[in-house]
Amino acid sequence: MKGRFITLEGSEGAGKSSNLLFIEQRLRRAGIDLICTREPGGTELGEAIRDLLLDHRNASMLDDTELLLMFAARSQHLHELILPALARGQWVLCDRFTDASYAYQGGGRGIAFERIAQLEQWVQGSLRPDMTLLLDIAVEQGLQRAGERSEPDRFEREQGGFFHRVRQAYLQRANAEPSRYKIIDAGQPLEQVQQQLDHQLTQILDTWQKH
Ligand code: Z5A
Repeated sequence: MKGRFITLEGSEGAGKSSNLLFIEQRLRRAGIDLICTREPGGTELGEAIRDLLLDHRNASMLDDTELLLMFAARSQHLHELILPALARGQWVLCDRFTDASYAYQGGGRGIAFERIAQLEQWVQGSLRPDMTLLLDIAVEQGLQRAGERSEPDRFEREQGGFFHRVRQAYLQRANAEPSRYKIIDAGQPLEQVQQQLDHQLTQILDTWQKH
């Protein structure tokens, strides 16, 4: 099979970190050679940009600056890591990608989707994820889970309305592209979330193996 590009998305408290290793191990058990990476970040330069983006002391950051930094990190990530891996036939499992820019900078901050689409085209050309797993959770439940963590970063300091808009943008995109997006009910206990993930991954591996 050729290299595939899988992304994991979700709003606050959805449990991405809790499920990433499970997904990685499920794919490796199927004999897949893959790399696991994240956005913003994934490269030395990208991780430095991530620090700028998450640092709560950068409260004066403009929305456009935030969006451009996301795509600056993504450009580096694509050319240094993702595209070479796919070209070698490896799979790439990425914790967040451009759907997060539509959800957070588009839905959350209110930047026009058309403007984000222009950057997407510029930075990625025709590259899009082959599959996106969306961990979906009610905003209040997600915030309650996330609240139990350590000091909040710049995004985690946002108010409920922001996260409602983020979730709506994710769901809107998922509904517009059901063949790429797999929505997982992340409000359930971890074991059941992972059963859903396993089911989706089994299905997609079967489908891809036939093509
Ligand atoms: N961002 C952006 O704005 N634009 C972009 O283009 C990109 C990113 C690429 C950092 O992302 C920020 O970057 C992010 C969006 C922005 N901001 N926010 N918020 P990140 O992905 O690195 O950060 P994160 O969203 O905080 O992800 P995370 O660390 O994976 O958190 P999580 O999804 O909330 O997952 P968790 O830490 O695994 O779970 C939270 C808690 O819930 C934890 O205590 C778990 O033990 C618990 N948990 C998890 N699952 C369950 C279940 N099923 N039952 C009960 N409890 C559970």
